This record gives sequence, structure tokens and C-alpha cells, in this order.
Amino acid sequence: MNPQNTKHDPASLVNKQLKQWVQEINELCAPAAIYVCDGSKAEYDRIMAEMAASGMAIPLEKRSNSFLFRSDPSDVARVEDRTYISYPERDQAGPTNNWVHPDELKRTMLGLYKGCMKGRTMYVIPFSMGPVGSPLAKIGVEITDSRYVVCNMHIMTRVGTRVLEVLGAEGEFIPCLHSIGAPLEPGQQDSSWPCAPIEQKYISHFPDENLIWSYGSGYGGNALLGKKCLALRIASAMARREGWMAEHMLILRLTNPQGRQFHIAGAFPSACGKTNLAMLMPTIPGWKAECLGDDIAWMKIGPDGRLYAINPEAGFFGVAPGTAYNTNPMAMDSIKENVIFTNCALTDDSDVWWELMSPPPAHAIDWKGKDWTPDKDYPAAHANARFTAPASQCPIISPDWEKPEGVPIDIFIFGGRRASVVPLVHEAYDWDHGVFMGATAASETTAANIGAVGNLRRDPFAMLPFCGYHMGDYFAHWLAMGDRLGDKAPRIFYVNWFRKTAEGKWLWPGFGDNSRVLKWMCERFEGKVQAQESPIGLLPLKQDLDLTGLKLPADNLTELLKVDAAAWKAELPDIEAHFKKFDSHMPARLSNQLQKLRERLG
Ligand code: SAT
Ligand code: MN
Repeated sequence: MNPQNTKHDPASLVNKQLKQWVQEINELCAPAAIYVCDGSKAEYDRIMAEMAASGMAIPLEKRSNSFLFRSDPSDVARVEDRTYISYPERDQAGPTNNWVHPDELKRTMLGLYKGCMKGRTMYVIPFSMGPVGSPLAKIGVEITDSRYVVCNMHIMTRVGTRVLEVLGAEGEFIPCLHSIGAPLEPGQQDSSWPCAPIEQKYISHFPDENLIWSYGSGYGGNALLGKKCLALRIASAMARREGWMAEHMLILRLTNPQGRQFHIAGAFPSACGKTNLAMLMPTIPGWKAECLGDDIAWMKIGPDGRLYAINPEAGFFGVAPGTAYNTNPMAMDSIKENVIFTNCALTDDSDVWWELMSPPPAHAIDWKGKDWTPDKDYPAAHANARFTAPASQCPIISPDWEKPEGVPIDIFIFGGRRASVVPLVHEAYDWDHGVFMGATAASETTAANIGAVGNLRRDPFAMLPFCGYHMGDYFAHWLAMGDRLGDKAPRIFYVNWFRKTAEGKWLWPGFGDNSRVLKWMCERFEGKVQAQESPIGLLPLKQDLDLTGLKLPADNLTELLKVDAAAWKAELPDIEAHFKKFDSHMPARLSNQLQKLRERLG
């Protein structure tokens, strides 16, 4: 090996535990070569060029340094059915997670991992979740046989030599083992998106050991293990042990015309507009928004007793379809260059396209690589097509987005996609009520996971697929954090941008106009406006929602703020059944909240 490149040699690793683990995985997976990533641009460019040469990456002439990938049609989203939270006892994983005993799961997976990297290079990716060296950051190392994963990790996390320096000889890291599960025999032609069949896919977490094993998928959260696997599932379990919070939340800063800053963190299920809200452009004059993160927040109580948040990620892995200049101009401006696109359509002039981005092109190549014209009765881009883009490219990224100590959170928002029942916004009476709102959050399902679209599912805190331990204990952890925060706890609100008329028309314009709702929250926080009590929480007085410049029919507003007691009463049995699942782990304080709601509804 060239002496300049010795840093890519696993022999150069100084962390003993890491060196040993790499050796073990090398013996198990039997790759053709091992390469330790340095995180440099040159490395990214070289690996991307290799993928372009093999035909896996399609360079886009219209966007500098950007590439399109098409996944296998069986590998297009997170596989929740194949995702495991593995503790010695089933009860530790709780009723909302798939569980297999660690011994059995490891036995099965070791069988799959045996020789699984034959003919491929094994990449060792040292990465930091959170600014390198931040007191809130954690170090992970992903071993993968996917070059696509290496390039995505370069964007989504902080990769490289600096991380190894912080790790030192004795430092601890979270081992994340990933294989696409497609060994290459000598002379065998590689496919453009190698992966294993669905019944061999496993996304496994061993929270007691801070260990992640993923096999068989190359897509998104199944394969970019820093994201949902580490920063949510493993981190949520660590956070409970260590007294902090790892949440599926965007982080944004709003500044009012007087220059006062408010920090907001919001939890919404995947593909419910989190990225749009994170990059919102306020339509109300004088208000400014900055983005700090669009998917995950790690939060710790600071020396002043307030809750401080960092975004552990370094990039956006955003849903492409629906993203457009009229809905999310800041996302569009973030993806002009240096982007990885997956499962978008390819236009004849070498650009990407997806549904609702702009008028459809006369002809394109769809995400399956087939000719597509607008008369087709199926979309050109997959509904879960994605862009991977550096967060630093967002024009409204906050100058403080990489502040090691994070930003103090004033407001929490929960929400989901509901065509009816849930009003535009309501505020919790107190912390316990807010935790109740989070615990009962529900949404109509989307294409972000493999499964039926449009069914109502309870998705507590938008963490249903991401909580690394018993959800009842997670509720208790939220209550305990509130007790510690006391009067410094963030205020809690619940929103629904997705309310429709009986005819199926949107009642609320959404997007930048959501700033009107955020403004009301900030004014509530400041104690500037009163609210109206209702059985489900505090609602805005009509005159306090700033609707200047918005032509919203008066009936819409009435409908948006209506609390239909009968419709809410009809939800109670479902909430009761939902709580019942958590059995003896269900905190009595939340059952009390349910009782109070029932009484208020009369
Ligand atoms: O595929 S990911 O899990 O990273 C995206 C999502 O579902 O939010
Ligand atoms: Mn997400």
C-alpha cells in the first residue's frame, strides 16, 4: 500500500476495541479488501466515480456533482416488519417492537453474515452524530459493503479522521454492522442495486450492548445506520439510562420583529411535512425562521435548567415527491448541487424530476428505469424517493446549527396527518397533558415505510418505529424529564395541517402559512395572548391567529378550530385500547389524563 494511504489501512487504527472489531468482522464477512474512510471530498469523489463507472450512479448534467440512483423495487423504504429491538426479555422491548432473543437473532444473523462480503470492499466509516467533540455528540463506526452507504454517510454524518482522533485509543463507539447481503463470486456481474430478498432482511438493535446489526437492505434508514438505528433507537435507550432525550424532531428558530428568538422542536411521523416545517418561510411580515434540523433532536438539561437541543445529523434525507419551489423553496435551493438522489425520475436533459416538482416533462425515465410519459397511470418517481443533501447548503440554516451546546427549546409541537377530528392547533394544559398528547398522537400512514398507506395509526411522539425500549417506559421517561425541568419545561402544542372538508379539500394552506400558527404559540409562550379552554386543550381565540394577507374563508377557520365532542368521544375507546397495550408499564399519570379528558368531554 502507498505510504500516503496507510490511514486507510485497518492496521493504522489506534482504538483497540475498534481494531479488534474490524478484525472480527473481516473474518466473519470475508471481504476482498478493507478500507478505512477519511471523510475527505477526494474520497467521496473517488467512490462516487467508481459507482458512476459501474452504472450504479447516474451523473446529472443539470446539477453539479449530483447523482441519481435507482434501488431494487424490493428495497425502497424502511422495513418495519424486519426491524428488531433485541433484549434478553421480550417485555423490555415492549408491545410496539418486534422482538427476538439476542442469542437467537445473533445466531441467525451470523449465518447470514458468514462470507457475505465476498468479492466486495469492506468500508470502515468512523462517524460522529453531533458536532465532533460536542458534549452531546456520540461516536459510531459503521462497517458496510455498500459504496452508496459510504457516500450517503459522508453527507448525513461527520465522517473521518477527526472522529478517530477524538475516539483515541480507549474511547467508546457504537458499532454498526451493515451488509447488503449480496456476495460477489469471481466473474459474477454485479447488479445495479444488490440486496437480499425481504425474508433475509434484518435491521437489528441490541440496546444493552449499544450494538446495531443490519443485513440485506441498502436503502435509507435500513442502511445509513447513524440515522434511525443509532440516533433514535439506540440513542433513545441510552438517553433513558443517562437522563436525556433522543427524539424524532425537527428543530427551528423563529425570531419575532422585536428580535426575540424562540426555539421550537416538533415531532411528526415520517413524510408528514417535517422537512417543510423545518425550512419554513414565514408569510407574516417581520418574522424570520432558521432551520437547525429536520429529523432528529438530542436534548439535555443545561446548567441553567433549560432543555438544550442539537441536531445529531449533518444532512437531509428528504422525501422528494411534493417538494417544489411553491411548497419548500429552501429545500429546493438546498439540492442544487452535491446531492444524491434515489428513485427519482430522470429527465431527457439529465435532471431529476418527481411528482408536483413542476409540470411533468413530456418524457422521462421512471424510477424503475423505464420510459415514462405523463399519460401513465403511475408516478415517475417512487413515493418514497429521496434526496440526500448537506445541511450546510440550506440557505436558511441557522448560524448556530453546529453550536456544541445546542439551543434552548421553548416549544414542543406534536402532530400528524388527520383529515378530520383534530383541530389546526391546541395547547396542552400542563406537561402531563402535553405528554398525553404525544402519547396518543395519531396519523394516517404514508409511503415512508413498507405497508398500507392511509390507515390511521397511533404513533406516540412519532417514535413508534424508532423507540429502542418499552414504549410505556418511554412515556414515564418523558414524565420524569418534565419533573426535572419544572417551570423551565417547554410548552407543548398539537397541530394538524392536514384537515380536509367533507369534499376532500384542504382547509388550511399549510407550508409558509404555518408560521401564523407558530406565531400564536410564541405569543402564548410570552403570555401575550389568552386562549380558550376546550375539552381537548387550549385553543386560539379567532382574533389572535394572525391571518393578515391570507384569503381564508371564514367557514374554514371555524371548521379548523372546531372541537367536535362526539368525534373525540368516539376516539376514546381507541386511546384506551392503545394504552392497554402498555400494561403494567403504563404510567398512572397518563391514565389519569385520559380520565380527565373523558370527564371534560362530558
Ligand atoms: O429511511 S429513513 O428512515 O431514513 C426516512 C424516514 O422514514 O424518515
Ligand atoms: Mn424521520
